[in-house]
Amino acid sequence: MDISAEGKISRRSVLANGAMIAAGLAVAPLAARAQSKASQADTTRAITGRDSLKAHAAHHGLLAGTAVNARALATQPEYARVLAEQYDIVVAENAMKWGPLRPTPDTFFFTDADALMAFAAEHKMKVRGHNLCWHSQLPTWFNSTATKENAQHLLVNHITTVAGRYRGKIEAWDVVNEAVQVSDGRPDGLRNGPWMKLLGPEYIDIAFRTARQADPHALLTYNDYGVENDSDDAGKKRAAVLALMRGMKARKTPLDALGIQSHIHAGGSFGSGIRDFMASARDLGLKIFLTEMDVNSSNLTDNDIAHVDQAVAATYRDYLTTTLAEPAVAAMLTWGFTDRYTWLGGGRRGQQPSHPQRPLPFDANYQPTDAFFAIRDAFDHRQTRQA
Ligand code: 9MR
Repeated sequence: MDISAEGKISRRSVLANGAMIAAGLAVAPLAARAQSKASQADTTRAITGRDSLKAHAAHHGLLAGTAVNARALATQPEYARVLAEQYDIVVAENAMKWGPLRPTPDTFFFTDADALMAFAAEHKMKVRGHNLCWHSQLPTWFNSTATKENAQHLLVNHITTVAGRYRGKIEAWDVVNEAVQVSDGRPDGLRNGPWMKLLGPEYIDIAFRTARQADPHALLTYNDYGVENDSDDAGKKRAAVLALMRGMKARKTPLDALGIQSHIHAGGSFGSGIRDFMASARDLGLKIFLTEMDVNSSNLTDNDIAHVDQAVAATYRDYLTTTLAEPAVAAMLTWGFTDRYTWLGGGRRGQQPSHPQRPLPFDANYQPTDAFFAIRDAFDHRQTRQA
């Protein structure tokens, strides 16, 4: 990015930045990188080998993971190094979604997804698949091509092809993502998205049954957000997700796991709502994955980086202390690991455009932040409640 003597960002750099964002690379502004040097990054404590996140997680029966940005993996050696050093489970942030995988109705683009699978195999990492059916990030041709008549064939063919290609190599598939949206007003709480409009609520069972056939080894997962905190809205969403999962179990739809995305906000409160929700999922025989954790600090008005990092870390600690106490939790993944590449990159803290968010365990220079140590401590102090 170009910054003029007056500190203004040039149009050319804004366009270049836009192109990189369009390519899936969120770019931390220079200001962020400069600031992070003066931040609380702790370079004195050992963080590799037996001090890594994955080593500490393993002591407590957990996998430690992250979403992976395909372009960063392909082009940034430092990114790949930290990834291999810290994590034992990965998920493609975008590369296995319909949009990137399906340039046309008749073709598949597997290059980025295959590259992640190869990296994971080389480093003996497990892989989560994300995702096989979602209302969002559908290819541009979808709206004009999908009809009530061909939708089931499209869905089944996609899942058979994609889950079949990686059969036996995926720990867990997010088969259906974000199917609940209480505010859409349906009595069952299900989202009135494209698949619902085309196929009715049966699309969920169709997706899971097809996934089981395509890859009998993968844990088939329902994944959603907005169920974490103590708000009324989260409570309603938890109830709708549970009703969905109970219905699936009653119909013998193959469902093995619940994914709780865990995109949370600094200072949120996480109590009996999420605890009881997880216990109910366990009662259904499900494993639980924390699938996409990060801590959004847009609500903080304090611009002191040390304070922001402490608040973000405190929220990681608080949330993980509550959720990791649930014995069904098998893995904790963050949605990216470096603030250099985060979907919250365009977001801001407070009202300050020059203060980007710091939601992840490594800053934009790959230095561990307070969040790294909060996560590692939460692994260390995991004490599971009685199952
Ligand atoms: O981080 C992802 C971002 O790069 C994409 O533009 C966006 C739209 O597809 O999806 C983001 O990831 C989402 C994930 O797939 C599902 N849960 C919410 C995540 C953050 O929006």
